[in-house]
Amino acid sequence: MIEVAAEPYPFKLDPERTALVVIDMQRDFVEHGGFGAALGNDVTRLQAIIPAVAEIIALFRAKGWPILHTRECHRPDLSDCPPSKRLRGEGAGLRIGDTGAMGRLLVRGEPGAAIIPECAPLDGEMVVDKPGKGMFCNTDVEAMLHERGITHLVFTGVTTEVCVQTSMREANDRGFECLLMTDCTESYFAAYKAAVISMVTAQGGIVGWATDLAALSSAVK
Ligand code: C5J
Repeated sequence: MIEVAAEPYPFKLDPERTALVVIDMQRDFVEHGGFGAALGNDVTRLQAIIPAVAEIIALFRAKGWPILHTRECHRPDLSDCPPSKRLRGEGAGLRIGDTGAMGRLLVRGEPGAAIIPECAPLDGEMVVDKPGKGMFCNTDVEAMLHERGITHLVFTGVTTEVCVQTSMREANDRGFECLLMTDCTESYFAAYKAAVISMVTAQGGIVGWATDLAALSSAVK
């Protein structure tokens, strides 16, 4: 076991059983003209973490440890997008499936649904299209992780309080040991990111642990 300095106390990482999870580093959330921007958000906040996410991906690749990339997106006929999701956000502008500057918003295969080049998956890495905010909802993620013997998950990506937090909570409930990388995740709202870090680590790590890239890098080198 490798001990990583973390909150609320050191995280014990099993190098044989740990995967990096990179949530939704897609053009639709990170770039101007995508879904996040259509909701009125400042996407530059998310762009700031791109170098750190690229660095942790490189670290896991160097170690030969598995990486799971997710993309929040729907089938072109939107049959996997419940009306409650599609119609949410009255007056917020474009909706899921509408055509924006990078094609149809959050639709599989459209330019906006692609992972940004700096974080793009390599052949052999796990890539999952998820129709929900959480990565276990209507996906094969749980089976894929169990098949590989993975028990420990290191969470990165966007947005902290939506898809990252939901996925981490789902994972925690399924028995995975979860570590949130505070400088490799970001929200459109600084206060929400801070709140997530406090919430998941409170009460003795009720959802998991939190650390930063410097602490993880020095522990695993
Ligand atoms: C959102 C996500 N914010 N990936 N999705 O709708 O967090």
